[in-house]
Amino acid sequence: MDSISTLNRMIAESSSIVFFGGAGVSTESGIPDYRSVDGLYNQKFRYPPETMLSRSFFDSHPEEFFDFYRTKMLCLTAKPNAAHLKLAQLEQAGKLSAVVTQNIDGLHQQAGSKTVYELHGSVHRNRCMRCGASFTAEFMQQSDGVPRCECGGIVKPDVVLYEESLDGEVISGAVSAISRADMLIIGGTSLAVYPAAGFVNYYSGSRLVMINLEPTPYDHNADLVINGRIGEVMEQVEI
Ligand code: CNA
Repeated sequence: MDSISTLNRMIAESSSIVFFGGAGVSTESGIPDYRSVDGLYNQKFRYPPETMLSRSFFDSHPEEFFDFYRTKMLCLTAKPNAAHLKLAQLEQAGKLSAVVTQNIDGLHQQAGSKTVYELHGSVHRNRCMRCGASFTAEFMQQSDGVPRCECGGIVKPDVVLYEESLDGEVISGAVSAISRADMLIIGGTSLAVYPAAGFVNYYSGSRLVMINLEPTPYDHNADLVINGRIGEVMEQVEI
């Protein structure tokens, strides 16, 4: 049996699928990931991306942080691709219980997914650090320099920077969904960023599928490994 038929058989046998994904889910929507050859980590910046995306850098060099953030992290014209759309359809069909994502781009919700645990936050939520007022991603995109609220406070995106911790409620929702899943599809992630990558260990079932362009350190745990583009693979899923 070829791997797409095996994937379809596993999906047909499951009723509580969880999808765990990363930046590779959105590359087919035109958003670069971190670790691919043309990803952000292989481009040249004045500081390494890990530095520019850290909380201490945000606090000490806010202008450079927002310059990087606006040009490299905000991509508001991107549209959901076949992977996002198929996952939303699987949820609507009652087959998929949750999407757990490391992405901050909001494309799963744009595709129609309802239960989405955003481990690293979202570019679509932005708050004044002084008065707590909310701002849109479009406001962040259009602002110059350091975005400021009317009260004078800095507006910070609700994305989890290096040195910051993950939201407790999001963690418990994600872990609980993964623990109860009867199938776990992991896709488009290098599984290199912790603690997020460790959450897949809460899955204890026998339908663990890895869909990634290249091998990952977790492949040996998988019941099915598909090396390919996730949009192209998910497009072939039958509901
Ligand atoms: P990563 O470390 O960049 O890994 C991406 C993985 O996806 C790599 O193993 C690629 O081979 C693979 N990949 C790339 N394109 C495809 C494709 N079309 N089909 C299948 N596999 C593909 O990214 P991770 O998500 O693992 O790392 C976690 C970081 C990246 C999180 O903190 C994210 O917030 C962050 N990030 C998010 C976005 C976004 O929101 N779209 C973009 C860039 C980085």
